[in-house]
Amino acid sequence: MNMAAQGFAVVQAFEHDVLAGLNAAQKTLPCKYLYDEAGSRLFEEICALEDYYLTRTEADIFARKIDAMAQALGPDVTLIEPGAGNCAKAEPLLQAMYTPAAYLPLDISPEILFAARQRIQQRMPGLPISPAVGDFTSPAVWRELPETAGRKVVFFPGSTIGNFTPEQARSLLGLFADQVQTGDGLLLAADLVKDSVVLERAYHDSNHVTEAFNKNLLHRINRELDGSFNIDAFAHRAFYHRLRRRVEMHLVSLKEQVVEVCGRQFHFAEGETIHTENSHKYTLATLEELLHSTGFQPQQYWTDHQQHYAIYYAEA
Ligand code: AVI
Repeated sequence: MNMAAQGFAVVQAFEHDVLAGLNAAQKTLPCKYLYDEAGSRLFEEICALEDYYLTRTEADIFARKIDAMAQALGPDVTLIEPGAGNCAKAEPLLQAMYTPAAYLPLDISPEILFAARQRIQQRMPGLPISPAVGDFTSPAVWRELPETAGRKVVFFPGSTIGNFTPEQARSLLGLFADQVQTGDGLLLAADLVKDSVVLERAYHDSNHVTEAFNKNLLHRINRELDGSFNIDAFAHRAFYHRLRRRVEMHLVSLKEQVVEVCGRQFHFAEGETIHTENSHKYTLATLEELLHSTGFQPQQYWTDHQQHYAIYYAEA
């Protein structure tokens, strides 16, 4: 598919998903649409917030344990990273690894991916890097990756696994398992269950950046799908659902109102919400269960001193 056709297909999928989501009994919008250009910038701001402990906790574990991780992964490994973005997490890992064989990053954004390849290539000139552009949840993009000899390790940091429901997480790790052979690896990061005050502060930060990130989805619908959302008539809500072990993000209608999108009308009762994101939290036991259920045997894990966050190395 050429670039123009690809762009058209992306807009069509967005329109389809938004209309279907707003028609559902519990209005919902897929969280992947939070990341347009403005949303990605806001997410970067979130990662630097004091209240959002996830990024710095993960960075701290990597900084302290990168050599142990490189040793667990072993020599001559091809590192595959779904959702690699600017590849900033893979770079220090590749540098710590013993003679990495190749790096295969996958991402939806070609600009960020190709800029990252150039940067890493300059610093590690001997390393073969083959990026693939597309949605890593679709098997099609994995077929674009070149065949490589030797062991492979799938690298999935950032606790992105939390944005999938447990069923979706199982099928995603199942897709990863389909790409590897017995003895190949998976390095997976996940946010852990903890005090609900800490969790809720991370998603309802005092700088209101997460609020702007959530509401940016309405701006995007207004701009790209001819929407009529009055942003001020919606509030950001994020809460920890103890039973489902997840933080849910919603946009709450502050009054009864009708909103138009693509020429269709959607009625909102006062207090009705659009569910925009789930961020599932794991225990070490539920994470190990997830790994086992998809054919990966946990080998080793690293965590912070408060056990807020964990990075697992598992083998198929
Ligand atoms: C990308 N993902 C792991 C973030 C999370 O914590 O679930 C997305 C996010 N949503 C609000 N704040 C951050």
